[in-house]
Amino acid sequence: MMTASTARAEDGYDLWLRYAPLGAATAAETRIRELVSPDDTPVQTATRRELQRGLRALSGIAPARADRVNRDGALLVGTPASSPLIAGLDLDLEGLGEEGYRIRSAVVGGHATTVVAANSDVGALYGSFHLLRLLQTGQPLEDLDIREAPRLALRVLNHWDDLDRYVERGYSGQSIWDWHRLPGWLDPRYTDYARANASIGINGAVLNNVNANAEVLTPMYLEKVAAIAGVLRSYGMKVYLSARFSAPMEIGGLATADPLDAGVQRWWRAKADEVYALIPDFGGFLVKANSEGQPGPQDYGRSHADGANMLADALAPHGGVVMWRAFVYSDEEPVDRAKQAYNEFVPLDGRFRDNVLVQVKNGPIDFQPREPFHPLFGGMPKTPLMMEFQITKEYLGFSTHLAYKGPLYEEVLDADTHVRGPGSTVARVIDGALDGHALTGIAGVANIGSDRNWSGSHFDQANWYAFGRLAWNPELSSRDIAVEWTRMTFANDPAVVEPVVGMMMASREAVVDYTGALGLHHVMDRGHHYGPGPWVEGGPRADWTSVYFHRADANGIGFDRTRRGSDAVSQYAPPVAEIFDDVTRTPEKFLLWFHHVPWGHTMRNGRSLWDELVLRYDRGVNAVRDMRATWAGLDGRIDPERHAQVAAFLAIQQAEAQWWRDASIAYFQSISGLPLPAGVAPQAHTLEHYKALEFPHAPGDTQ
Ligand code: BDP
Repeated sequence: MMTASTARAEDGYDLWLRYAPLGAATAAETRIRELVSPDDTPVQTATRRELQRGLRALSGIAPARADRVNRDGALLVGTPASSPLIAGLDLDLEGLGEEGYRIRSAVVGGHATTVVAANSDVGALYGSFHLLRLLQTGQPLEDLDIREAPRLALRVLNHWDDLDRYVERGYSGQSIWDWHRLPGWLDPRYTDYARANASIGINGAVLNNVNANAEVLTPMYLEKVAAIAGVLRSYGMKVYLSARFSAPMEIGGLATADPLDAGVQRWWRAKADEVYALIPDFGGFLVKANSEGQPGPQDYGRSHADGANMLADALAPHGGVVMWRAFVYSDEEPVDRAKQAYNEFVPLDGRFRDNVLVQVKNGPIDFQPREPFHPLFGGMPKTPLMMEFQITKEYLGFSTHLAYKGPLYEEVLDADTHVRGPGSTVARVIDGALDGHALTGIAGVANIGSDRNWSGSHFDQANWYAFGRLAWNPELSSRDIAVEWTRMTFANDPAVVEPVVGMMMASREAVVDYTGALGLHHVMDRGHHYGPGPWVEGGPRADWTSVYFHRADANGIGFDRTRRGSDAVSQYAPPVAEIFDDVTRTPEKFLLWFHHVPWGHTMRNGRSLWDELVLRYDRGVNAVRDMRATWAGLDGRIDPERHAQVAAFLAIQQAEAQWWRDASIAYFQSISGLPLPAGVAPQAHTLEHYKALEFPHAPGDTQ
């Protein structure tokens, strides 16, 4: 007879919460025989259900429920307030805050017990997920003494989801928010979404696109938002909304959205009151203003601070925050686009209200496969800065390319801004340690959609997972996270873990290599951003073209951002600026980001830049071929359904890596006029062939 679990196809729906049965031996050692956990609040109920579900599935036997510890192998969960037994243990819970927890092996009532204790229900929920993770990854449950608290306060997903369920830069189906059927129908997916987020400590979600539709703030939609909030609340998540700055005009009938206008201020205050009457724990607003055509305070001659503060004042009485995005570049300013956010925001440092965070993308351009860290990190010490990472892979091959972004996130978080001497890492800027901010946060542009496997591909689930784990602790290692994820998602078998983690850790660098290494950026095709387009030129503005960014000509290639060029280097602290300004000291991974160099420029390995660039394209394609071979070798060790899809996607990736490589070489060779290095195969088609390709229905494009 087929059991429920073997009958269920491994279609990826269960994410890293598969709770695949542990082997008999392991199960016996780690078996939890009894569960003592309170069940009086929604969060407590969610916690108990998750533990019952996980423990039963992992060990094959449901633990007995009890009010006190009766036997060895008990699990005791709660807070001093919710559990007299926990209160009686007198554990030191100081410093754990509202979301931290302890997991301890203890003797309770004479019995060997595992204790998950916290100051709040949500802390106990997070601790319970941690315990389940220990079991899932085959860790022993003996002598535990774990203390965890999140380093960042706001750990939120940003959904770029429109109200018609289209997802901007989304490659995994439609929006999971089924607005039309809300609030009457609460898709069970919302609960599973919240479970997955809580399991990695994500505590908030901005439900709608930063290119916002004001309608989400109308009573009809707020009721729907409240329904979603009701589901997420039981898992410690708050909802936030992207607010369109001109909403007072569009849905409020006002003649202006000027933030200094008393009527506009009143309108937003009333709107905030209305929102909080429906959703008492509403998180706040995310705003994209005066960027890429969005309305904003500058339309009225006001500053970003004026706009943010007006909204902050409306939210403050309710405890809400404003997350004001720094992804701005002016419509007219003819300076290097990489400099614009810094130029606009640094003068405003110290002028924002206490409940405003400025949300900064990881790099100064736009989520490229590799960028140096954004110079705003460290540049605005008086303002809490939130990190914005992209989880969806707009520039890293959509959902079909295997690209684990953990190393990208890690590279940025570990980058040293040097603003307060060595060790002033980006992680320490955003976690508030460097400048003493208590309000801290990180956002990830979600890759979640209606696809059965949530993220469009099985491996893209790892990017959601890694974002959450790094949001909890930005100093975790991306490799450790990959190991954890692989064990839970595929298997604990080292014959699976080692090769899969090897693939993951090499994957992002492969994308960098086959799309354009050595600091090249913004070389994708126009609009949809699918595939190569280093030839893109013309159109509405220069800084939406590739030629603006790579500046290749017969003599050389690269964007001169040194003091002799656009001087973007001077936005970094002096020790960093010195390095980026000096072509001999700039890390080669950023060479063409900061320098325009001749094609014959000698690289550190002695090759010419041209030869090295071409060889990097080949290296990228070869890395994908290696990933395919590794994956093929895992046939039989991974369930057939997931194995087949990953294999098919890797085949797509290999073909597309080759396309990127061939098209890019064809183009750059037409500029450099140089021969390919010895032994390198010529591209398959002419440059004209690649230029003529069109993809009118590529997913995720701006609508
Ligand atoms: C770019 C996307 C665009 C977004 C914009 C943003 O191409 O769709 O609206 O960033 O972050 O990455 O506002």
